[in-house]
Amino acid sequence: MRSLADRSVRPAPTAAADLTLRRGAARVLLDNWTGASTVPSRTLYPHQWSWDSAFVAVGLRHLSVRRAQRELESLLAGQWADGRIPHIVFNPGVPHDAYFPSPDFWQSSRVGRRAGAPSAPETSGIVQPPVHALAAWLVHRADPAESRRRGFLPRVLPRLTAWHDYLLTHRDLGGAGLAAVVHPWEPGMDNSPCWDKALSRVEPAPPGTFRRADLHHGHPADRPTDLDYGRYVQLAVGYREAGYDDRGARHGFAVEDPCFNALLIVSELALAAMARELGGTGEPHTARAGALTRQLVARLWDDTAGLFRVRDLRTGALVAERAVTGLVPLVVPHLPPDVVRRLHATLDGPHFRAPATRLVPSYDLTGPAFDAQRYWRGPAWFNTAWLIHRGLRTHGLTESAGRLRRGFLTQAGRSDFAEYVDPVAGEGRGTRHFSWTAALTLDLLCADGEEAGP
Ligand code: 9WN
Repeated sequence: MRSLADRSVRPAPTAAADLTLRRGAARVLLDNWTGASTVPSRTLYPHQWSWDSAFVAVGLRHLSVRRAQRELESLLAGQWADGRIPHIVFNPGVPHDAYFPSPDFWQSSRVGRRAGAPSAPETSGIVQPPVHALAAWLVHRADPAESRRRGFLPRVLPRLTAWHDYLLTHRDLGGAGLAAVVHPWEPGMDNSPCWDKALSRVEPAPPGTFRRADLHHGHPADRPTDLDYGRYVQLAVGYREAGYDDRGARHGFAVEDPCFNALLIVSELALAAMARELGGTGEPHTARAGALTRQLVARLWDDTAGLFRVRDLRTGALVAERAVTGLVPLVVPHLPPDVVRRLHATLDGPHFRAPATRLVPSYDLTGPAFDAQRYWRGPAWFNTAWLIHRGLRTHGLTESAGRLRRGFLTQAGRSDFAEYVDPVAGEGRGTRHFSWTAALTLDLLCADGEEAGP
């Protein structure tokens, strides 16, 4: 294994194609940098998004460790006193009609005050997957001396611990120790067929009561339908009306998501590593990761299908759909060996094997709701590929990891850093110059010798 000092001075990749790709990826991140953080896309997503910023920091650390730290700390400036990290931190300089729902919809500083929303900046009231502690740990390791000099870990560790505490208390809606999500935007895979059944119970907000901004920049065939959008809006209105208080809210939608909880586990292990680095034992975090791993397997593993499923907490049942969220838990280090073996086989089986792109579709290629273009209903995304690549490496499945890496880099370059790609035809979809696609490209190019575990 290379030392961190070696890595930070490692020469840029030598192959000409890699060098071009690296330059292109760096360009995207520079263009999307606002001065304190990075927008996912200048057009479609003009604010700071939570899990996007974590992925961006993972890539930025190869360009500027200080900027990567800043990215995460800008996000943490929007953290609420109850510990939640909101899914959007709004840029006050961006006009309200540039993105919907805008700050005047969420009203965080007013309606969220009792739940601990800051008076500034304005934020959304929901959350996204907890990949931040993993990102912070990777940023630290990119240059530990600089991190120590700037006191990075002592500043972020308490905040990230509070974030996980929020998820493990306020969001343990199933009572078994896993974190639940209460809106389809929270697991980050907004339009996945996994939510269809639970969403169908939600009465949509009437079409005239909101105005979508995403269709100004995104193609309607790539984006959610108006009916689904109406339901997203209705759920957010209900949460807002409950003051974003999880105990008071009667959630119309509540599910346990495998990817969300897998990232919580990996991030707990990252907190343990940070605590050890600061002289502690990290024991409480290691214990939490262990308990979460046991519950993830006990509650969400489907041995017949060979992947993890979503659990709908309103019905108590596992959701029948097969989706990439059920494969991302490969990133968890201490899974039972048989679960790892089965996940690996599922990845290479008829439901997810897309030989033309070598990427992982977001939804079962043979499933009834498969749509190669519409986001999260089939297209392959680069963040899930990066996580699965990390999982394959963690479990020593280096050949498969290498194939996925090559597919990732080819598609990222060919699609001009698209938001997602058609997994069969390989055509880029969604917006281009998408930040996490660029950031994770940089990471795959620059951190290839790094060990996988936190
Ligand atoms: C809603 C920013 C975000 C990602 C999500 C992705 C998409 C937003 C939207 O864009 O969601 O949060 O308006 O569609 O689904 O994962 O974080 O890139």
